[in-house]
Amino acid sequence: MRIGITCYPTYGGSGVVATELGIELAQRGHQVHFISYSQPIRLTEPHPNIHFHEVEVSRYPLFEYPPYDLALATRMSEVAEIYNLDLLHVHYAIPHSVSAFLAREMTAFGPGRKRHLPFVTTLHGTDITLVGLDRSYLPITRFSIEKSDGVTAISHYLREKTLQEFEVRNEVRVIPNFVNCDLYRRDIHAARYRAEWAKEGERIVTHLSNFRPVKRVPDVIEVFDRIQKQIPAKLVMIGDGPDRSRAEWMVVEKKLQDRVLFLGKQDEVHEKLPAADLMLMPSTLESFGLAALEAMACEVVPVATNAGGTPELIDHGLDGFLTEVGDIDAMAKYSIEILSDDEKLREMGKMARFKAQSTYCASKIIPMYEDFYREVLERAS
Ligand code: GMT
Repeated sequence: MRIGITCYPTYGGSGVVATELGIELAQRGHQVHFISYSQPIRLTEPHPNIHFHEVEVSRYPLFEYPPYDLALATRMSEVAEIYNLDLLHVHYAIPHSVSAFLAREMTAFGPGRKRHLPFVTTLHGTDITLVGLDRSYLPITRFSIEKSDGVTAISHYLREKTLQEFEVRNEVRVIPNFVNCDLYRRDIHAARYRAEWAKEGERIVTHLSNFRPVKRVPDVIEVFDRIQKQIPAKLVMIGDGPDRSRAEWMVVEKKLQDRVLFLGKQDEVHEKLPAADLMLMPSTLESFGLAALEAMACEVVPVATNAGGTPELIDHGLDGFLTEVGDIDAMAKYSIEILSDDEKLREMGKMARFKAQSTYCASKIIPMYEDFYREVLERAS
């Protein structure tokens, strides 16, 4: 198939999923065309089946708000015509599905070869739970979801939320997020960064996010403070965003500077995660929790919150822990318990890897997307 993929090319779960999907599809012989304002950050290796088309937005002085959505729609329809795309797959509803809708209309009624160019919209979470529920975005988000030729959601939670809050009438297929289990694994890189970050006998706790308020980064520092009072440990913070400086100040106030490392945004996350023993994910809400899945594939035990789609991923007490949002004491208690028991820690890490491998491996999930594309194409023909 010839597939056009659009996503936010920056750090963030939806862009990561879209990029990894494109890479996997290319490896399976499909032609993949990324269409976005810059090259997705996880697209590091060239591949003969992967092509990138940059969307240029003209900066005419009259445009206080340059119309990216329109430039994207134009580029989508051009790329579709020139490269004879079978379909478009957009990640994150706003504004990508609106642009895809316009591209489809242009392809059907514009000056070029007229045909139906189907588009699939994948919902990732904040496009529904936060942005879409802003009254100013709700009608157009609902419209573009309903106009999609196919809609997928990354968890059952998000599917239900979309059906309830948006009252959309079309089918929303759940295709969960995935991880490349060959890349994300413990044995390759664990020792290298472990030696760099911690002394012999110290545990490594990690957190990976975009440091937005929904991630509750201050909770990470509070929980780690309690952990390090009981167990020799280091905290490795991966990512960047609005709450980073607040977290850095908390570290100074608690005199934890020699225990906490802020790495900032990292490209090769799969090389760093395997060095950790435990991941803290105290988010108010995760529609899926991709960072936890990536950790689990590396045998890193997740301690997360019982919110959104995360309980679909983690079985409490078996392959990770779930607590109520904001229950710092419970998070610290579970963390201390598991970090104190070497055998249980390794056993739970193995269970986490087993879950990632048996349910969320790319090799299991990518065929679901391929089947869905075929269904959409069949319906559209
Ligand atoms: O969590 C964020 O702030 C980023 C957001 C995104 O769109 O990049 O993440 C969402 O999509 C991820 C990939 O599908 C999911 O793993 C995250 O759980 C989801 N975030 C939320 O629902 C808050």
